[in-house]
Amino acid sequence: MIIVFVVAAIAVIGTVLIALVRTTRRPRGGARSPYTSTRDANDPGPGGVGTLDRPELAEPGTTAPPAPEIERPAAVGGRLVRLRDRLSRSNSTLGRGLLTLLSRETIDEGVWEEIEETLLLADLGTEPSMQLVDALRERVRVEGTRDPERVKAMLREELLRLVDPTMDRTVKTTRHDGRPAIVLVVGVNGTGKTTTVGKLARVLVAEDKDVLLGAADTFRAAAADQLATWGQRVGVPTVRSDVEGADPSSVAYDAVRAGIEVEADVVMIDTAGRLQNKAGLMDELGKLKRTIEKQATVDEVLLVLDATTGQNGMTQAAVFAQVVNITGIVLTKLDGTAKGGIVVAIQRALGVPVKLVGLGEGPDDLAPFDAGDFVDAIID
Ligand SMILES: Nc1nc2c(ncn2[C@@H]2O[C@H](COP(=O)(O)OP(=O)(O)O)[C@@H](O)[C@H]2O)c(=O)[nH]1
Ligand SMILES: [Mg+2]
Repeated sequence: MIIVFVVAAIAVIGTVLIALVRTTRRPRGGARSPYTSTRDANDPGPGGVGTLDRPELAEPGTTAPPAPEIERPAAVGGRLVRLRDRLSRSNSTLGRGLLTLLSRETIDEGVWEEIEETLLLADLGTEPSMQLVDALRERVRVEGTRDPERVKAMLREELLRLVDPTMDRTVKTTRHDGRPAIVLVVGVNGTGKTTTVGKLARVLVAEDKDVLLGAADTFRAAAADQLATWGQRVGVPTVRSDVEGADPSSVAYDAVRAGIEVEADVVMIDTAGRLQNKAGLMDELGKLKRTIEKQATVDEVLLVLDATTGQNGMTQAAVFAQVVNITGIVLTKLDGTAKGGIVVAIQRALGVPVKLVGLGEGPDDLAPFDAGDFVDAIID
């Protein structure tokens, strides 16, 4: 009888201990945490390439590197003020130029031409620049006003109209139909894709979402390392291949599969962008998307463009738009240029909103794009 009791007691204590261990491996998000995968870290998956970069799952006895301290990124709200300031600094030349011109004693033909020139220099594009000048000119004539404050208000309204505050700029990162949201990030090399995925992962972690990254830029091993490092800093797993030149589609497939298994909220797939081989890129991206769609829907295709590249960026955008259905634009390096007008030009060309802007190399230098803030940054 006593023996039966002891056995029963041990069984109960054992169960409680196991439960405790399980709970401590879920730092947040309960059952939806990516830390509670049942998948073997060494399982290569159907594509035979994807491995999960999760130091906490290293086998006992092996010398895994010490787990890096996980950062807890600040909530988005707090950093926006700082970024707004940076945006207005980079666009101040444009704004000041326009206001100086508009506050002239007489606004003659020459002044209107100069205004158009200024807008063109900011990469606003020919048609929008002409449209803005025509609209402003007409209003100044009709109202017969010279009041700088009034003219400034009109300029603000016309700019805002061009930037279009009605566009839906939310990034789709919510689980649906029992599956994670899938975000595919595309763009030419060097535009800031990997950095953007890393920064966005931080934002999502700050919002308490379970994120999983897929390193489908398999061209260089360093690319996957770069992504995994971003992930490690905020405790987000990265599915990657250890084979250089592995099939990007296989990695994407494995990442999505892992995301489904661990019930992640979002899977973000970083890709390569070797535009020199346009046909190859098209094939690769098309295949990648179709592969993902065997298991889930691609909810967001973000095209990353470097704001400093101007017209070149527009050409790149056109190429990508032929291959994938772009749902949003991330405009990076806005901190280093006064060519913010590219926002308008690119939205017009693609019919797709700018959703995020990169304003520096720091981990928190990514902001949601807000039309009103953007225009204020130009003219305030
Ligand atoms: N100044 C600035 N640099 C950026 C921004 N975004 C990315 N970069 C830098 O651009 C370089 C290329 O970025 P990376 O993410 O590797 O580009 P990828 O090849 O498209 O993945 C890196 O040195 C980044 O730090 C940004 O918003 N502002
Ligand atoms: Mg990259």
